[in-house]
Amino acid sequence: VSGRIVMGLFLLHLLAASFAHAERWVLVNPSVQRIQDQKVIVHHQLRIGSTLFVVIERDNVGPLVFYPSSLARQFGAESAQSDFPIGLGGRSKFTSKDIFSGMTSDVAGKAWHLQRLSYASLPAEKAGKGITVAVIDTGVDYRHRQLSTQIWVNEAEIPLNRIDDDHNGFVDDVYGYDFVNGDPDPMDFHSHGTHVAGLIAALPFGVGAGIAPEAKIMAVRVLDNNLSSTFLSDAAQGIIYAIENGAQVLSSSWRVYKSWDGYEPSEENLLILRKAIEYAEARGVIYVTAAGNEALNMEDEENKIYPAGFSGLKNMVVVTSSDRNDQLSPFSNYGTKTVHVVAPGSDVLSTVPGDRWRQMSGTSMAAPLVAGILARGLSGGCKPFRLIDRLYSTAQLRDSFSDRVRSGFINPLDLLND
Ligand SMILES: [Ca+2]
Ligand SMILES: [Ca+2]
Repeated sequence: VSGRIVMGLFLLHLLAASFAHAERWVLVNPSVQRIQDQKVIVHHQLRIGSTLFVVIERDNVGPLVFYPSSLARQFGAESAQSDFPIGLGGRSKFTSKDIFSGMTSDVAGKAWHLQRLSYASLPAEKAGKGITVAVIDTGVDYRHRQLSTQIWVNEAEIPLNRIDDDHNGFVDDVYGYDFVNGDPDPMDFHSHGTHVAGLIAALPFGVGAGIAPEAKIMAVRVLDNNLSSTFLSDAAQGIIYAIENGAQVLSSSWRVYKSWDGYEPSEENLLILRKAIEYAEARGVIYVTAAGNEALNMEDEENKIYPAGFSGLKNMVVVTSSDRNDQLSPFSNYGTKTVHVVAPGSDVLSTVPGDRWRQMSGTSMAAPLVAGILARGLSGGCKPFRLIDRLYSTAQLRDSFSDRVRSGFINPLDLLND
């Protein structure tokens, strides 16, 4: 199946989804009493700092309520926001049908990104040891031979006994959690999340390797495998889960889409996401996100996508993609304020489910490489905000994208050899 057909199917899914799915609403600081009085079934709720978000199904409030302001009044809430769908950034796709089961002679150059990032010369004592990176994505194939030893394990949780042994609010969450299905199994049935995980921490195999092979991967599933029915409030739960359970870096390669009713979210519609990333910021947790794959200038207000479009979050690193000729990938979103750094993202080799390796393209691939390099920096003892500053100050601006991004192409050798 070609990438174009996959993308077409994906769009069809989205169109179908806008009619087929019961809409959910996010109530901001509602009156709990009114929710009880009106016998509304709460899908889930999430407290972030002093803000309580309560998620309800549209069916609960009847077909006559269309306006968020009237819904907010009905429940005594500060506001009511549509729970937006989330998905992959545009054209993220497989670019190759090559499936590697081992080192063969025709794979030279397939892992070009490792050469470009000076992988073999990076300091061995800063390989990510002791650092957990949460992959907030389609799940992770935690049985993959090059990942099974690399997965974060919640040691305080006894698997499969239906008891929340560590009292963190999640039953049997051993490798992470699946916020799509609300169960503790974050297995990947898509490939995207496993590819992202491998870019960060896959054990070296043949020509492939993760950029931070001693980091651990926490698997936080927030995207469905048909990428059509996942909600922003689930992703916010995933972000909070990752922070509360010890992840120091969050890798996020997805974006918010239009609402089910077709309107574009603004920054204020996305309070739950903003608050979740601010919560990370307050705890010194780094949030790395993909710039998106629409080839658009993000400085134009109408082109903004989120989370990449949020401003003023000093823990958020927005990454766009380059190819093996050191040009911006043709799909890369850009922006001299919004997009911070460039990393390899075209035809990069990583793990996919079933013990395989494959090349994929997208800013989705560039972001986890930066997450992995930052994990290496943290493992060397650098503090998160200083590390982010150094990521920007060591990056190299090249002519081909000098007017496209804020700092430049990441330079892990200089960053890690301070
Ligand atoms: Ca637990
Ligand atoms: Ca248990």
